[in-house]
Amino acid sequence: MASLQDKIVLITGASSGIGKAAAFQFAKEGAKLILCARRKDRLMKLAEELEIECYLIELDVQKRDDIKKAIDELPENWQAIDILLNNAGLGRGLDKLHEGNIDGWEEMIDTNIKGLLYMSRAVIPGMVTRKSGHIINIGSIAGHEVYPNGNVYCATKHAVDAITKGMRLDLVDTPLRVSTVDPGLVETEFSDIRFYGDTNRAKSTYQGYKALEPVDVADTAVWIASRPVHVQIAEIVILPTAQSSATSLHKETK
Ligand code: NDP
Ligand code: 8X3
Repeated sequence: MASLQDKIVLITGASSGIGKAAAFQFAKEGAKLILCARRKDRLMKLAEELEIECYLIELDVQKRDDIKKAIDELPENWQAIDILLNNAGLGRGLDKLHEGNIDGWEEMIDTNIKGLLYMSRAVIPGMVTRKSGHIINIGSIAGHEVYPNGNVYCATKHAVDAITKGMRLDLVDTPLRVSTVDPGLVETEFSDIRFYGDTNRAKSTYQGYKALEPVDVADTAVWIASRPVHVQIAEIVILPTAQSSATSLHKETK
């Protein structure tokens, strides 16, 4: 196992769910964290809980100029980012395509695809110059399969899969590594956001079986990052035991 001690890890979407769990798990390995999200209050609380050196960035990944500025203006001791965890993302709605909410589509495309691209475009050049770095994208089982009513969300995660593969091709002549972790159902705030605050519907997503916990995905990202530098984990699909594909979930009924 390669040490993550003092490695600088930038995590997008660190204010909740998988990103927050990743902050804890990378911190346990001695990493230094750059934590990004729109909800700065949550980041501040997280940094207090972590009790380690953190640099906080209040950032909307849909805003490319803000991303470039934030990365360009990093203090000198935070500039040499070792690991970029592109995690920020969301689903909006679960509707037939012809009945879909177009604003929700825009938000998913602007966050899950364009946000990941803007962040990568801002961070990877420094990694290439330093000849060192690891990009870990959070994709989804929805990037491998399309499920009914998942249309645009699935399209964004298929795009993440394509971008991950494109990055790996384009960086093959460098020492950089590119990986993706593609989870099935993880119990986070994801469904609250997807269903616009309909908490009952959100809760029912995770009832009748044991969903993945954010820490399960975070641990996978830490494991990927801590392989020896000659080992590049391309992708890991991680599912709850009760789930066998995007469309096959075994729920206990009472
Ligand atoms: P959460 O809703 O718990 O967390 C989402 C995170 O993304 C939050 O920290 C949020 O921060 C951040 N985020 C959303 N939009 C933006 C934005 N415009 N700019 C900056 N940050 C943003 O969900 P998860 O932890 O589940 O989701 C994390 C990733 O995992 C996503 O990419 C999701 O698609 C993926 N995923 C989730 C699965 C699941 O079942 N939960 C399964 C497979 C993949 P803030 O609102 O403070 O900006
Ligand atoms: C989020 C999990 O199955 O709702 O990527 O697409 S799922």
